[in-house]
Formats: sequence, C-alpha cells, structure tokens
Amino acid sequence: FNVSGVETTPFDGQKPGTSGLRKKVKVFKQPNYLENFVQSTFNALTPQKVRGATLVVSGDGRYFSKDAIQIIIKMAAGNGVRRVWVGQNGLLSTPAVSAVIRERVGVDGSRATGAFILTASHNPGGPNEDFGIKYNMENGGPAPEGITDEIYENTKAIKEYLTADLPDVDITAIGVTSFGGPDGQFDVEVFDSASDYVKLMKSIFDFESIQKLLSSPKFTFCYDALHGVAGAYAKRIFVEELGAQESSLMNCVPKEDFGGGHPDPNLTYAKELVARMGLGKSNSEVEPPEFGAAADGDADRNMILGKRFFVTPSDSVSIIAANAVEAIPYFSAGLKGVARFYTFLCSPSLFCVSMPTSSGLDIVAKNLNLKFFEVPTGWKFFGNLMDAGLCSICGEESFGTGSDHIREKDGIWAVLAWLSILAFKNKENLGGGELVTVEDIVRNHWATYGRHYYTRYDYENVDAGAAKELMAYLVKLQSSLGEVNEIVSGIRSDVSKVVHADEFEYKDPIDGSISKHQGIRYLFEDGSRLVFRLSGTGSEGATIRLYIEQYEKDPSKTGRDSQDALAPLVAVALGLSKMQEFTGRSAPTVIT
Ligand code: VG1
Ligand code: CO
Repeated sequence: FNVSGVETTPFDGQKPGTSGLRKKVKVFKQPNYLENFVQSTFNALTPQKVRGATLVVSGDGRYFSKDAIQIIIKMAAGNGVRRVWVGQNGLLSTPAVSAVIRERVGVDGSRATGAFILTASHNPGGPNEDFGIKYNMENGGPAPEGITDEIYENTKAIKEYLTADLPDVDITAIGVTSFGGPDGQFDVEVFDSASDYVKLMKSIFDFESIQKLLSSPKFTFCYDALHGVAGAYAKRIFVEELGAQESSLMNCVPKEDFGGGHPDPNLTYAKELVARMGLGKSNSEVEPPEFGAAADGDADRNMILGKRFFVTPSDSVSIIAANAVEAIPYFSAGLKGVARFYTFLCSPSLFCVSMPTSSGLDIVAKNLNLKFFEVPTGWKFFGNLMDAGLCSICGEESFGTGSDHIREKDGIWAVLAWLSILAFKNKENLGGGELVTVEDIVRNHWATYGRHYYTRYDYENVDAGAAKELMAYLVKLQSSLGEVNEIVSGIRSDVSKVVHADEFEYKDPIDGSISKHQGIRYLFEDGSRLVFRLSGTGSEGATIRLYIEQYEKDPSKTGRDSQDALAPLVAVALGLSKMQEFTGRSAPTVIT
C-alpha cells in the first residue's frame, strides 16, 4: 500500500471529556472529523508508541463503529503502526480492552501498547445519537490529563493526517490479514472478543463456588446487558462457564442502537430488569429472582439488585471491599501469593473512590485500619495509584466498580464479586438452611458501618451558559459560610450547619499533576455533603449533577426510604443553588 498525507483544517470542541471525545454521530461523520482526532492522538504519543507498535481498535459496537474501525486501521498503517488488533466484529468491552492491552499475546508473540476504544458508554446509539472515542495507554488505562490536553492542543492546529490506501479489512472472521507497505509488513489481527477477558476473570474468582451457587435451585439470577457489548461476555461467562440458565439473560444481543434504549444501568433506564426484580411499579405475580444486574453500553458500569431491593453503587463498592479478602481469591493469599496478601495488610491505602462517591468506603477503610484516596470523577485518576500499588479496590457513585486487575471499571467483575460474596455467605446454606440474600448483606453492612443515604440528581441538557452561571454563583457563595448558613437555616432548620465549602482540587500523589475545578462541595457538621459538578460526558448542552449524602450511624435509623431521609437536604441543595431560577427546571431529568 501507499501512504499519503491528506490536508485538513481544525474543528472546534475536540476536547476529550471525563472519558474521551463524545459527540453526535452526525458530528463524527463530517469529513475529517474522526481523522483529525485520531491523528492528533498519534501526534501526542511518543514515536515508539506509534511506529512499529501494536494497537487495539474496538468498542461497544454502536452505530458508526464499523466505519470508524476501517478509518483507524488505514490511518494506523499510514502512521507506521505495525499491527492492529480488532475484537471480532469490532466488539470489545472497555474492561476487555484494558485486559487485552495488559494480558494478551498476539499470534506472533506481540503485545499491545495502546488502544482506541470506540464508545460513548451509557449514551444512546444510532444515526441520531452518540458516538465516542478515547485512547488508552500501555497500562490499560485511559490517557491521563497530560495526554488528553496535548491531544486537544493538536486538534486546534492540525493541518494534515496520514492514511494508507488499504482495502477494507474483514473484521467478522478471526485471523490475520497482512499487507506490505513502505515500512514493511502491516497486520490486522481479528481475535475472539471474550477469551482473554474470560481467562482473566477465571484467575480472579473461584468459578467453582459461583457455579455451585448459580446451579442451586434456591438461587435465581438474571442479567441485563441493555443490548450493549456486555452481551458478548454474559453468555460465555454466566451461561457457559457458570451454568446459569440461558433464560436468565436479558437483552444480551449487542445492537448498534441498543434496541433504541438508553444503555445506562440505573433504576430509570433499566426498566425491564427493574420490573423483573419486583421494584418500581411492577405487579407481576412471578416471584422475582434473588439477584439481578445490568451493564451499560461498553460494560464498564454495573447495577446490582436483590429481590425487590436496590444496592446503591456507593454501598456496593464498600461491601465488596469489606468482603473481598474472604470471598475473592485475588484478594486473599490465593492468586498472587503472599506478596499480595502482605500488601493488603500493610499498604496504607488500598481503597479509592471518586470525590462525589459516598464516604461509606472511608468508614470501611477506617475499620480495617486502611487509609484511602479520593480522586476526581473519572477512572483515569485511579490508574497512577494502581500502578504504584496504592489502590486495589475502587468505585464511583455512577455505577462504576473495579480493582487493579485492569485499569478500567468493570461491570462483569462487579457482578462476579457480588456472586462470590453470596457464594461465600451461603456455602453452608445451599443444601439446607435459609439463603443469605443481597438485602441481608446490605442491611448487615449498614448495621456494622452505619448507612450513607445517597442520591444523585441530574439535570441533563441544560443551557450551557445557565449551568456555568449556577456554578459560578455557588463558587462565590461558598466563600462566606455565614451567608451560606443563614440561607440553609432559612430553608430547613432541621439540617445541620455547613462547616466547610470548597472547590475540589486534586494533586496526583504519583506524578504531582494538579486537576482543578472538580466540583463544589458543601460539607455539613453531621457528615452530610452536597456536591455540585458539571458532567464531562454529555454530547449536547450541559448536565448539572447534584450529589446528596447523609450519614446515619444509629442502627435503628438505617432502614428508611432514602428519598424520605434525604428530603431536607434536597430542599437545601435546591434552594442554596437556586436551581430552578438558573435552569428553569422544576425537577431533575434523572434521579439515581
Ligand atoms: C460520568 C460519571 C463518572 C464516570 C464517567 C464515565 O462522568 O459521573 O463517574 O467515570 O461518566 O463513565 P460525568 O463527567 O458525566 O459525570 V462511562 O461508563 O461513561 O465510561
Ligand atoms: Co461505560
């Protein structure tokens, strides 16, 4: 093949957000739009990461992915990349890409040093919906801010991109296609999307004990992939490896438009699962399963449900952390031997959460005598800590949970972690005795550690100017705690005092980099918190996120309905921020 430079001019707004560049498909389809971003990424990498390198290119299978993969293959060849690895049909979940970078060895013994992941995650897909792209580094994690800033700078000055005159490559069949170019051979290797990931999961969890649980008639299970890429893994893992019934899988055929739905695993969008689990307005006569879970489009998020019971993501990560050593071989002496166990006992900080996540894990960490880190929103901030051995279990309130087995959050891992805990707690109960349920585990956790009532209000697609003004107003307001407390007590006299307010700023303890403006926090005397921040994953307008949290230590008061318990704080948050006045919205788009 021949390589040529194609002249181009910059597009505005190609700044990667919390997790890559996400825009409407129509925006991505403009001539040179994707090409500019890909070339800007190549130009931001050191030459060894491009010339002669092996790159993974795949994603959640959303509309426009197949075209994008062909474009990127040609540009990779044009930029001197030696090999491109593609999951069959272009499918790889975000956690699987991370696993492939870290673990996979190619047919010719090669290893990958990076990946383009094609996904807009939980955003809808289809010709009128969203597409997205992000670059992951050789540790398997999202490019850090230093790189994404450079990519953005490059997009503002780009004049040319390189591409090769290759034919389209068949990505439906497993195998290697080779081409000869000016620098020698270029290969495209298409491989099974699931096997590397399945192998990794089997090395972390005790599949035999999970299989006993899943095959017990006492335990019923269902999993909803919301037509995202998780479907490509669910059948292999839950049905073929662990013996769940095929009928326990819902929406597990990946679709380009996610069946027209919103592939976001929460109580609003995972309607079918929510009904099947006996939550919401279902009045079905059928007894719900004991356990249900869902994933987002790229399978890095998870929602965990028990029978008629919702587990908040903040509780979920705390419970996994509190039970990990006992229930999951990876965290006990099992897998990595004494070294890992020793680290677990001695490391000063193994748990990490993003700032808006509830302080629940903080309390577990204190109980286990471990410190923990609080990072800004977005998984890219966990990577450095993990690489330095300072973080092994981490989570975000946004249905993201994971560990240092890879450098992305991992939806199926979270489900396997919960199944492991259930299997462990029910070791003796599967034959006779009463099943310890998801709800039992959560209520026991609250009894031991107290409960963090938690809710998030999202105001989606708000006018960007109005959202900025609201944030600016809150920044200004926080400088005078006296004024804040006057407003607070004027709204609800039963809410405690604000003792601290700030704009969250993070200094990475490993590379010293500083991330500013990561959300405005109001901290109350009784441990309650309000956090306001702007989303970095939307594709249109602005999304305001409001996080509301209240800690209850008294075991007799941990069983309340969370919206009831939080009502006073919600009123304070809305009043303090003048939410309706700024946004014109009397209610949020989504409550989770
Ligand atoms: C949201 C979540 C954040 C998560 C990010 C990517 O970001 O709040 O916790 O890491 O999505 O998740 P934001 O900036 O919109 O609040 V995913 O599953 O979209 O890769
Ligand atoms: Co996702």
